[in-house]
Parts: sequence; structure tokens; C-alpha cells
Amino acid sequence: MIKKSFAIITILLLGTLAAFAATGSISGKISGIPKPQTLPGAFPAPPAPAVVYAVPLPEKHFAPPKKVFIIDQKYTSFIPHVSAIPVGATVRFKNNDTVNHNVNWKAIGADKALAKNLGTFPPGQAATYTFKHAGVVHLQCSLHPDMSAWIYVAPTPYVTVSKSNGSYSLANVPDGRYRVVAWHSGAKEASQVVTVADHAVVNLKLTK
Ligand SMILES: [Cu+2]
Repeated sequence: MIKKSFAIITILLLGTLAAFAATGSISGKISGIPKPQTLPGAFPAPPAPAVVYAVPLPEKHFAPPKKVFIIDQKYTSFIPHVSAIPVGATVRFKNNDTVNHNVNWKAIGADKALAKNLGTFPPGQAATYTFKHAGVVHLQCSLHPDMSAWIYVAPTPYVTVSKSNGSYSLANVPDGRYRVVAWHSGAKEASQVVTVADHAVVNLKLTK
């Protein structure tokens, strides 16, 4: 009887360890994040975060995420300023401001054929768009030339936005080889190939 329960506990323990091994992680720090330009007399703005993503090697296709991402318009700003989403994700653009706003972009990555204008809508209304192509999207509002934000559509579900100090963590990354890429609108991309076995630390340095 004791032997039998010992065996069951052992099996349970091994099962738990296997479950942990299947859902690894990548974490680290992105250095060299450019400081934003602040006008004289204005409050210094915090640095915009970097986007970090891990592409499996060889690359593979993923089902689109079920989660709907939200980008708000408030205080004549896009919030958040930087979003990172997997390809296939749907974004809901809200207007929670007191004035009309517009949402448009001139290209996705270098592809100007993917330019889009979602229209102009009043407070309380929203527009929805599904991003089927990977690449950088520079959001603008035709009514307010100072409004600007970035969506990075990554070719992988393992994508996140760093903290403003550059630290990041990617969860639920299965064991295997990946190219980890860091992106920032004001810097050159940095990348490194890594093998994840439970956990990997990848620190990347952005350069001008
Ligand atoms: Cu606007």
C-alpha cells in the first residue's frame, strides 16, 4: 500500500516537472533604449518601451490569438504609445476622449499597399481591425498631427513590450531554438539566437 502511494506521488511529481519543462520562459534586459526628446520647460517623458519577441527556428505558423487588444484615444493621445501583438490579432481602437479622433497608418512594415484609414469617430465609438500581416504600424490621427503611436505586429505569439527600464519577460515559451529580437522606433533592431531549455536569459543592446 505504501509502495503504491509512493509510486503515485512519484508519477505526480514527474508530471508536474514535465508541465514546467513544456512552458519555459525568456527574460532579460534591453539596453540602449533612446531617451525621448523633451521640450524645454516640459516634464521629462519616460522612455518609450522596446518590443521584444522570440521567433521559433525554423519559423512556423500560429493560430491567431483569441484576445482582443485595446488601444484607447484619450487626452489627445493614443494609449498605450507602444503595443506589441501577434500576427492575426484584432485591435479595438476606442475613443474615450471629448473630441473626435481618426485612426490611420501609411504602411505596415515597408508595404504601402497595406495603408489603411479606419475613419474618424466621435467619443464613445470604436473601430476594430485584424492585423494579418507582420510589421511595424505607425498610427496617426489625421485631425491631430501630434498624435502618434506604434503597433509592432510580430510573426510569433511570444511577443511583449519591455518596461521603460528595458526589462522584459516572455512566458509560456516551449523548449527549442529561437531568434530573440528587440525593436524600438528610434533604434536599429538587435537580435540573438538562443536555445530555451526551461529558461533562457537574453540581454540585447539597441544601437542608433
Ligand atoms: Cu485625434
